[in-house]
Amino acid sequence: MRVALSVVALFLVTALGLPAGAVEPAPHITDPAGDANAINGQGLVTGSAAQGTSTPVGYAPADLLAVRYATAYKAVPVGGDGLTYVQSGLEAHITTAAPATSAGPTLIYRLNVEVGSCGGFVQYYLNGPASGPTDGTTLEFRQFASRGCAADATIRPAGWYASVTGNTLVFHMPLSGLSGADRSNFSVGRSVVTSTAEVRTQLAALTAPAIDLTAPGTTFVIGSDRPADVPCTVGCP
Ligand SMILES: [Ca+2]
Repeated sequence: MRVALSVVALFLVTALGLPAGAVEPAPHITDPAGDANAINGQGLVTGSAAQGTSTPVGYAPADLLAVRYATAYKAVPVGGDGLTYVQSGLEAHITTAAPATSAGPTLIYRLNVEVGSCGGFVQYYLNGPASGPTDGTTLEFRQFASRGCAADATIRPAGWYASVTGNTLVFHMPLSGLSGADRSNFSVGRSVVTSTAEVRTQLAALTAPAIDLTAPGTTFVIGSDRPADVPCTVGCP
């Protein structure tokens, strides 16, 4: 009976054109909805409400719900019908309660994260109508020597950008813009360990308190989600 069900399932997957195992991967961080309110123990004030406390007032575009990392790949043809997958970068998919946008000052979407042997802030500056002229607009990695990086530095690699599709904000971090230790840290086999995901606002130099802030995430190993190669049977090298 078990065999028969497996055959039926395989038939359905094939007939519907669904890739086997095409289930949305589990996020590496989840966070309650309704707590993008700059309280909840996530700001400057101690003794405030517990983390995750929802209130009637919140800003849904800054309300973090989940973060999921993924390895970016390019499919390289092999022979007439085969494919192999080569890493092209790292992505972070950040789910918010409403599409990421700002009706006021700049919002900073920040991952406080160790990537390989270097820790710091991978962060995106989303400008709004009240953004100051010195506010950023970029996806950058602010690195700290105290967390294993070569030096205190902020890198803005060529080709890095953020995109918003519905309620998902994606950080695109291609390897092509990286070199040396940075490239090694973002390569297959290195771990991504997130302390917190945060949304802050920027009013001049003031970036606190956080509007929303998550608990630590689970570890993602770059390349652990690599698709299986498609075997080559025609014209193989
Ligand atoms: Ca939240």
